[in-house]
Amino acid sequence: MFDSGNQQRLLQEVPTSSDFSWTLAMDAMANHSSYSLSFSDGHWLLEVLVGEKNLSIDLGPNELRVHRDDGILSIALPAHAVLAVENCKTKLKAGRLAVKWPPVLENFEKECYVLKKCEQPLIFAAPNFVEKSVCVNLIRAAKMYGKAVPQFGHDVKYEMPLWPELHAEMDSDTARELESIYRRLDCLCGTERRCDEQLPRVHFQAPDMAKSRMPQGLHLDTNGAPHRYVTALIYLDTLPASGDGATTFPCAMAPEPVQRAGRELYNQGGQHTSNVSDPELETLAQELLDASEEYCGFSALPEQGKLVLFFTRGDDGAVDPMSWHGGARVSAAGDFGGKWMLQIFKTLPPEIRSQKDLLKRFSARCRQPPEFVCDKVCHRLGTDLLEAREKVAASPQNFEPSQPSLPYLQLRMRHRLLGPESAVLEKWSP
Ligand SMILES: O=C(O)CCC(=O)C(=O)O
Repeated sequence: MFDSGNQQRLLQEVPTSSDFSWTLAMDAMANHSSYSLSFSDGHWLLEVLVGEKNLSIDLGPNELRVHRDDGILSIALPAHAVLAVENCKTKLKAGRLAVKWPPVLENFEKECYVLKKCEQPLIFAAPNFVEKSVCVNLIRAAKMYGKAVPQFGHDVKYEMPLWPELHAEMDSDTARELESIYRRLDCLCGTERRCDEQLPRVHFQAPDMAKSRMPQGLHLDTNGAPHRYVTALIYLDTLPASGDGATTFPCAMAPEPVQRAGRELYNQGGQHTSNVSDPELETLAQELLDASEEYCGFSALPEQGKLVLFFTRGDDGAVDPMSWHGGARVSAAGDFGGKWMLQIFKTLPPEIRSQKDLLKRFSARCRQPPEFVCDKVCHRLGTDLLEAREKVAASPQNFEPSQPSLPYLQLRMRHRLLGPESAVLEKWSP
């Protein structure tokens, strides 16, 4: 519906005021109610189809209200997208309202850099996303509270609760830590957890003497789970340099023949290199495995607390055939006997799956993670480690004082991460 490329051309400038109750009057016409919230070019952008009737707008840090003759459209903003009322621009044209503001990055105790590592597949890494002591506690909690699902050899996957604070036995500190990790990932990935999603799991992989580097093969994350769009891996322990155990993406930034093998294997129905029968597909699968053997592409080494976030779908919403990946052989153990990793797979909301346009918009939006503060952690974006180190060095040691909160008139404080792709649309209230 909204073409962000044409945004500047489509929308004319209208005045913005820091006064909560400023009003904007316009001509009347259409009657739709729909909005979307996205993050691009370092700004939040809230786009609302307001129609062309007389209207006025109230802006507050957590909510925007559009008043029309026939009712009020009230849009609650998620807690991590606080509206910078004194610093926002508002534009209106052809019944579309655009409100743009920079992220409010204040009142935090810790900074975390989310670094883009590769464009296709889209991979981010965030060193120290989780504190080391929390990682150690999660290994303990997986053994204590997780449902163990034995795998090949000594490997185990422990299913963890999706809503840890509702878990009857989990101690409250662990539940709070796990909940905070999930919540921060929800913000980064652009969607809240849903009950229909696969349970998060802590994966333990024991050292083995496998000859090949990729003993479990390579796969796309839509293999057997067609609605996944992004995967988060958090390594809970560091393996020694000789241990490998890297999450390996052979097509990432790889020579064209390797990328072609990834593309063709997917186009011909392959989703797992260990599960192809056709000899032609076997050749393509072997090309990907050979590339991984030669350390082609991008490999994320297990480092305690590091997050790796990768997108299985592209801007068009379709499966990205460059996202083939797998876990490399674990050759040596760290302090906890092998490779430990928290895995979270996020899936497309059911209501958008059959609607190509919404799916595309959803995917494109989620692939642009925001900068935000959640649970006192400030998440900033970067493109490489050096840049991030410079930024950390330049950032103030003392935390910035939080801005005084703005007066607010009986506004509901609902926390939502989504735009209209979720089909959760606000209705015009009478
Ligand atoms: O072991 C890894 O690093 C990746 C694991 C993985 O891709 C999976 O379990 O789906």
